[in-house]
Amino acid sequence: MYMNMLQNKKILIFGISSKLSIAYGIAKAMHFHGAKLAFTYQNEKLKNRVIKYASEFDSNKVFFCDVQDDYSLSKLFDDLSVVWDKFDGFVHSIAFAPRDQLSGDYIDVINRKGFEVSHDVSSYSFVNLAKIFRSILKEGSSLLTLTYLGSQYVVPNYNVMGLAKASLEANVKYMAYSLGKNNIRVNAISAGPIKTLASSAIAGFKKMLVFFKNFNFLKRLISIDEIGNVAAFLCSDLSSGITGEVIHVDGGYNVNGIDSDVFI
Ligand code: 0WD
Repeated sequence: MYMNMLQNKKILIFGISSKLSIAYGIAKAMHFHGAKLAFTYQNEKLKNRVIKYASEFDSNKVFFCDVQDDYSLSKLFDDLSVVWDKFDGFVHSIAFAPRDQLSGDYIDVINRKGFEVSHDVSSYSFVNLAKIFRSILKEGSSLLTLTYLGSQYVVPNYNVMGLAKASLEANVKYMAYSLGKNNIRVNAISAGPIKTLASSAIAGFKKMLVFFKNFNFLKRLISIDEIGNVAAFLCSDLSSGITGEVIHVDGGYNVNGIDSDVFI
């Protein structure tokens, strides 16, 4: 029974770009739990890689999608609705800010373009996908996004991405309100820091990992498989009462008030 938590669920996954991607860990867990998966890739460079990952998860459903490109979004809707007349949810594991925004003094480095693109790709795209797919999402569907504690607390160099994540978390609540009447749930996982292509764009990320490891209750890093398991739960009917929520998968980091080393 454990392995079939997502049996008969069709889920679309956005944001695999490598085997380190959180979306890869999510796909792995969802496949293990019996989901049928479809995937998107952001650009031609990633196409063959995503096709290969999809085949590992018994899927041949791979579509181009750049969330800033409206033509690609409407084509995605057309192509997906041919193979799936209805489906059970999607995972939005996408974020972007120009590299110059993710290093240095917040006020010095922020600019309008950086603000706009980070909010567009990292927050607006989530609700836009819900808007596009609402008509073919089944009752009981679950939508999921990935966020980070830099939305609530200041994290050096995270800068404008902290604002974009705060917007994304508010988006989760308003979307949950809007889609509740269709019995569609919307949640976020707030993940501890994990080394991926996106996170390595943040200046000083390696130091953040060391600090994280020492400051969380489990005294270790979090894996993409651990994020994947929670994602599978949140997209399954086992979590049918949970919506509008941000679930932390961070070893308790977000509730730790003082470093235990202080008492040694
Ligand atoms: O420490 C971390 N890695 C954490 C990540 C901690 C907490 C949260 N997160 C979040 C990220 O902010 C993001 O929302 O998890 C999500 C997934 O991030 P990831 O797995 O760390 O990063 P990565 O493997 O790089 O995937 C993000 C992908 C992009 O990959 P690249 O490598 O190009 O940055 O987002 C996709 C892209 O494939 N992406 C887009 N997809 C469609 N249209 C777009 C776009 N315009 N821009 C980026």
